[in-house]
Order: sequence, then C-alpha cells, then structure tokens
Amino acid sequence: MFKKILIANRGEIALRIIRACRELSINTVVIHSQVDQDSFSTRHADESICVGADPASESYLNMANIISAAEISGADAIHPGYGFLAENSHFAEICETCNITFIGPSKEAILSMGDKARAREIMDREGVPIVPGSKGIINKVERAAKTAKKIGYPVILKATSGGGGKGMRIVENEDELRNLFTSAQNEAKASFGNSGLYIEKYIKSPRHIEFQIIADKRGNVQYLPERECSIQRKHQKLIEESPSPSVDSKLRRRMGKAAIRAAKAIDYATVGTVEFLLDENDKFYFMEMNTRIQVEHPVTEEVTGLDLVKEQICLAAGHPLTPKKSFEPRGHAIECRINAEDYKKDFRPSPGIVTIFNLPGGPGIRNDTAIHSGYEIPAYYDSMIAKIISHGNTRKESISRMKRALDEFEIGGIKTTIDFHRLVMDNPIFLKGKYNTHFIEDEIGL
Ligand code: MV4
Repeated sequence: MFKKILIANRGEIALRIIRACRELSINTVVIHSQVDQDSFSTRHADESICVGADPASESYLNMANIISAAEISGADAIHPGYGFLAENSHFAEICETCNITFIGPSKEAILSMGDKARAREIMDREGVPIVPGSKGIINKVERAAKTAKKIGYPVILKATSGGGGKGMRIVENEDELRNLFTSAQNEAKASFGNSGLYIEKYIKSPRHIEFQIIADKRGNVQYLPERECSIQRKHQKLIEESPSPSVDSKLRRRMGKAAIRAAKAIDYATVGTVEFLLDENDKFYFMEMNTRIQVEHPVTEEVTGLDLVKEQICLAAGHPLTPKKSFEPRGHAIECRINAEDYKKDFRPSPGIVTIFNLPGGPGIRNDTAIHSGYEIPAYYDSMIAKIISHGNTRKESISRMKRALDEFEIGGIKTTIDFHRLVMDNPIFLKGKYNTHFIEDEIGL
C-alpha cells in the first residue's frame, strides 16, 4: 500500500481524498496555489506545498511543479481528483516515468477514451451498443452528407477530442450540414487542437444514465447501480440521483453488463464511469467513458455503502477486487451541486466573501464542502462550493430530506443556487421522476 499520496487538486475533492487516506492510514501532501494557502484541504493534509500562482495553468495544471512536489515530499502516488490533470494521459505517463503511481487507469485507457470516435469504434467491436453513425472520423463534407443520408436526419456532429457537450452541433438537413461542417472543424481545431469530427443519429429527448465501474489490475470488473444525470444546464450537471427513476432491475442488469464489456475492452483498472444515452423506448447507447472519480460519486456511495475513493486507492495499489454480489441499490440518494452563481441572472458567477455558512445536517444528509464562513471564493476556479447529498429508504423520503436540507442551509455574502434546487424539488415532473436532458429548459425555463 502507498505510504504517502500527493493530492493534485483543491476544494471539496481534495478534502474528500484526504479523508479516505486518513482512514487508510496513508500520509497526505496536498499541492495548492497561492490563494489556496489557508484552505481546508491544506489544513487537513499532513503536508502542503505551494506549486504556483493562482491561475490553474500556473499551479493545478503545472505538471513539472507537481511532479517536483511529489519528489521533494517523497510521495509514492498521486491522486488527480477530477478536472485539472485527472484525464491527462501525458501526466499519467510522466508519473509512470518517475515511478510515481498515478491513481487512475493506464495512460492507454485515458488516451483511447479521450478520443471519442476511437472510443465508439472500440465499443462497437466489443458489442457495446453505440448510436448509429460514422465509423471513425469524417474529414470531407461529401462523406458526412452520405453518412447522414444513410442514418437519417437529424444528426449530431461531435468533435472527437471534445466531450461533455463541447464542440457538438445538431444538424436538421443536408443544406445545414454543408454550411456547418467546415466551421465545426475549425471550432474543434481551435478548442481542442484536433479538427476531427464524427457523426451520430440525433437521439431526441434522451436521458443521461451512467454506470460506476470498479476494476482491479487483474481483469476483474464490477458495475454499481446507475446514476441519473439528466438535470444539466449547458452540459454542467446540477442534480444527480441513484437509482434512476427510469431504470428497473432488468434494464440495470443489461446496461451494467454493457458497462463491464466497455471496461474490459480497454483493460480498465481502478474506478471509472460509462455514460449512456437512454431513449424513449428504453434503448441505450454508449456515449462516453470518464476515466476519473466523478463529482457525483457520493450518490453511489450512499446506495451501496462503499467508499469509492478508498476503493480507487486500494485498486491502484494492486489490491484485488473483493467479489461482491451484483449490487441492487439500497434506498435512494440525491445530490444537489451548490454553486456560487446567481441563477436569476443566467447563473452568472457570484464570487466574494462568505459571511454566513451554516451547513444542513440530521438524518440522511451529507455535505461535501471545503469552504467556511469568512472564506473568499476565488474567481480562478469553478463555482461549485458544496454538494448536498440526501439519502432515504425511498425516493420520496430522499426528496423530503433534500428539501429540509436546502431550507436549513444558510449562506450569506454571495448568491447561490440553493433556491434553484428548492424549485426543482417542488417541480411536478421532477417529483414524478419522468424527466430527460431537456428538463431545465422545458420545465424550469432557464
Ligand atoms: C447526444 C445527444 C443526442 N444524440 N448524442 C451531450 C454531452 C455529451 N456527453 C453527449 N451529449 C449528447 N449527445 C446523440 N447521438 C444528446 C446529448 C446531450 C446531452 C446528453 C446527456 C446529458 C445532457 C445533454 C444535454 C444536451 C445534449
């Protein structure tokens, strides 16, 4: 097992990893930027090292300084968390070269899942359902038009180095395709350094259902109950829940087995997430695979009793997957991401000093946060300041606990999305559980 882990991240996920290390009796060293000098994660780690100035490019993305911090502190592993370098195959390779374990999958797995067109081809070869579309990259508009005609409009153009919704275009007909294709290539080149595009049939009103995977370094893979992540705005997830109100045990087993095939196709190890689109006829299609621990992992922990970060660390250290029965979820969990944003003003960021910060608690409530009263929210990083997770025996109980928690949660000095979440918890469509990825624009009108 590792003796010392360097946490190459900040905020709530850095604190979350420190907590897991503490329970495993592993020493921790956390890196930070200048502005994060006195953050909760630096206070709770055994050591902290400043790796650069506030902009992420000079600190949390500064690979050379992070590796130096690992060498200086004698860390034998690095946990990247999510975001920043978590899915950077070059960083994983540098760790390997320096004999520091990267707590995640192999650099090859990160690379292949980072190339979305290649990921589709791998999944198709392994019998994982994919959306009808192009075989690999399409470079010429003529070929794009031919493929689109074959699968039928509307289609969706996607950047192979994009993901998470970036670089996507929905196309209704051939004229639009001919007008959009080149600009989509140029935008992909400008945004991701790779102009490669692929085409898929556009699935109308899909749900975003994702499966947590845990896998050891000996080829054993387990799926855990799904997470419903359809409540998103501009491809930013806002609310997640497990299990999905749309998935019954039979569909769970079918999708879970497909997720295992996906992981085995790339010799996946540690923890990862296979994202699917679920259409209105309960057909599901591989969308993407995320090769990191995700923001929303707590809802899976609440319905399985697992500590996914401890699992991830033990699996990265080469421990075997302790064989588990196929998981049916235990009760129901919901997560609301609380952001420092003014949702009445198009969710614009609301940085500043938090004057009041009283967290909710009581039965079935967990909060994952790294801020406190008096904390100044820096403008350099993402706006999420806390996650509130509720758990209950039923979805109804989980919702009632989330409502209570949101009413208890007091934050002063900045605008937050607490009241937005409170709105959703009262929304009839949400309460029925029959919602899709258009929920925010169609039902909340934001
Ligand atoms: C799609 C789609 C419909 N049809 N692909 C969005 C982010 C990236 N994960 C893929 N996404 C989508 N891909 C096909 N063929 C609709 C979306 C989509 C979406 C998917 C999941 C959750 C929220 C979404 C919001 C808008 C579009």
